Amino acid sequence: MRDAVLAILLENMDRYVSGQEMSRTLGITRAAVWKYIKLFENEGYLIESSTKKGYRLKHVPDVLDWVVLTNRLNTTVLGKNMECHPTLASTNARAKELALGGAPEGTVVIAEEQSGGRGRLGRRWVSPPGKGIWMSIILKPKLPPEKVPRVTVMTAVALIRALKHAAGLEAGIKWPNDIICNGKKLCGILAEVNAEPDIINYAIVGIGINVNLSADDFPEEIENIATSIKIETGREFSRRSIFQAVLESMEEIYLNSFNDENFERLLRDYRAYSVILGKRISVVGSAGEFVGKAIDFAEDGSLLVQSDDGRLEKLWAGDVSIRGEKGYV
Ligand code: BT5
Repeated sequence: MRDAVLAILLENMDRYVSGQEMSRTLGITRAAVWKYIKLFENEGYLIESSTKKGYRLKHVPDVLDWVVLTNRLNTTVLGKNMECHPTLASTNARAKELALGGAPEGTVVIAEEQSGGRGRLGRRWVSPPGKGIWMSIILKPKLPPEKVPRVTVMTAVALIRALKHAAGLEAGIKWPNDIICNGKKLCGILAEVNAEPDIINYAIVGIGINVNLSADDFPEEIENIATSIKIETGREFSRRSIFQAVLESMEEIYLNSFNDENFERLLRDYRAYSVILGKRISVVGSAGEFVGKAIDFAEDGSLLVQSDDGRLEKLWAGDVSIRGEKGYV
């Protein structure tokens, strides 16, 4: 019932809704409506009350509540099923449990805070409470497993578009999964897949976006390589607006240009947003380190690098890390 009352207020944001109308629609007493209004005020919602006109929602706090996140969300698949948690070890781990239990495609798991947020190759993802978007999306692409790097390509392009649309930020992609702004990391993507030899059962797309983090929210070891939307723009954003822009731009690509026919076009955008193409980079893998020039991205998601001794190397995201020759990018 709480969610139903909140949904009516959100639908009528900035307009009065009468207590009587709400009580009639929901089949509860006007006193019960009033109790919910008080509850929302305690949670940080700003609601004007008028004995004649009823209630008017004026401000929504920056909370990860599914009613708020899905209100006016313009998608048909992504986010139609959602779990919001105050804290989780990792949203990817929770999404995996849900996927194994048969959760539908498009299910989103989001948390205010992660105690064990993960990056690639066993690395840690810093996920403090209340300021970021730490989420995972379950996808069931009808693709053979070798095409799974496409999921990261799609997500990276979607993030670039969403950041531009919702925050006016010009960001770039550092292969395979970093979103970069002014040489620092703004978002990370962690795609994990469960597949049979010829079909993907599900893919979990983990996305971390530093929205309202300040410089001192980052631990020392990453303070020189990490940034946030707030640091880059000088202002705070509602996580809801960023969340919705990301889901909408991801769904647009997923439904329209994810197939073989259109993938080359998507890859063209990925290349255009790349911050490493044509640049000298340092590649670190289990076989050691070498320096070379980033030449191109292939359809299979690999990166082609011409090493200084002339060899053409094909790199896979799961095996190596790269950085700029002189710094992070
Ligand atoms: C990534 O790994 O960039 C993937 C990050 C994915 C995080 C999301 S959050 C929701 C979902 N649930 C999870 O458990 N994970 C996903 P990688 O390329 O390995 O980069 C990790 C490196 O980024 C670390 O070693 C740090 O250097 C740096 N880093 C860690 N936390 C960061 C942060 N909040 N902002 C920027 N850089 C960070």
